[in-house]
Amino acid sequence: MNVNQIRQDFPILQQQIHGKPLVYLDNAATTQKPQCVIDTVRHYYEADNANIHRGVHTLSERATAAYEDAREIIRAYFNAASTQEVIFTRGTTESINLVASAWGNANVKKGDEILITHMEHHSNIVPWQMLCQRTGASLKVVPMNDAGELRMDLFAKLLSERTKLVGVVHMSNALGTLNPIESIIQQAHAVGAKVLVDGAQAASHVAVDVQALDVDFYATSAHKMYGPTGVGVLIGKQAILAAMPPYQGGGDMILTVSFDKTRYNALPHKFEAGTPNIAGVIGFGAAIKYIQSIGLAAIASHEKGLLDYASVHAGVFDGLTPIGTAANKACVLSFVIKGVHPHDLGTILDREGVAIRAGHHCAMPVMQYYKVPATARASFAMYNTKNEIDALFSALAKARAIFA
Ligand code: C6P
Repeated sequence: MNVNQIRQDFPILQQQIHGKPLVYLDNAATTQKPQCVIDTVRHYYEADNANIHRGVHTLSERATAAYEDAREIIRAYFNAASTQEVIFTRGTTESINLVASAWGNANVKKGDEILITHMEHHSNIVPWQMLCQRTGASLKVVPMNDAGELRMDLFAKLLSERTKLVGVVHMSNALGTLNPIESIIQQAHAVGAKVLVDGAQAASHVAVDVQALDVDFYATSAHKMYGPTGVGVLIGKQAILAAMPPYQGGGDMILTVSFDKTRYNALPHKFEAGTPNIAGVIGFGAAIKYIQSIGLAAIASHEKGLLDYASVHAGVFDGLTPIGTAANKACVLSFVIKGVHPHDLGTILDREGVAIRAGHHCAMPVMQYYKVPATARASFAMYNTKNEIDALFSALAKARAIFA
């Protein structure tokens, strides 16, 4: 993998911030976009823009074909059994809300349990809390240990025939932990529970085969996979999706409408009410093709090299405490530095051209576990280099000196 060549594909990386080369280490928040994705979106608006599934004219046919081609690209990437299982949404958040509303309202009742984990993003907590409030079900939480790993012994104890759904993050955005989702899915299925995996962070770093995993629902966002914002996907098993009521009503999700009765459209359209983010979906397809052109295995091995290198630096940096030291983790270095608030770190690093995220990362229970208000987080992508990690640590040394 030629990182210098890959960097040339990302126009945004070629700039300076405060007179220093941009070092973009906020990839868990959103990744940058390669020229081919930008060009694809631009070409759609310049040459093919039309509404889909409706028009008989050439532009509408072209737009529909490009939109449905993207669905097939995404189906193949996740090895879903059919394009009927690939529902486009606004992103991971909407995908999870879709399941919590449409599946949850139909299948969860008082006395049932939803089991999530201590390291979930708010997107995989709040929709389940809302479902529990509506139905009288209860929310149970799998604890984690100090390394930021799930307590699988306690997971097994918390699972029961009352568990209707297990919601688990594939890769934690706050800690980097990669969770043993294969084993979680097997154990959950053994008690008859469905499993929703939040793949917002994982899907651009590790291969995901939804059939091999036998996962019921897998949710992710295009913008963390080198694609546009405002678009994502929910992959669900066909039989489960077919039995679910719609999430939203409107155009495209119907076959016929009268004031007496509406007949719903077939999958996947039943869950795509209204004009979707057509340009975004087409750009998402281009982003997946770009990842495939580099190769996920090569990307993962490069990123592992970056994480190992950064972890060695972190281990010898005076005053730095890493947050999240799981044996199996990827791409995220979350930490606090004694005497420096993470937000101050973020601001000082920006003056050095280094972009990181500081905050609770929409994972407040993780912050509560470690008794910190926030962490600083550097997160890596395929275009990052060891030189950039050196730049991160020299900027951190400056920040530490200012506050000493
Ligand atoms: N995490 C971060 O900086 P959306 O916003 O719907 O694309 O993704 C939500 C989401 C869900 N689950 C996980 C594990 C995530 O990391 C995110 C988004 C960003 O960590 C923004 S808070």
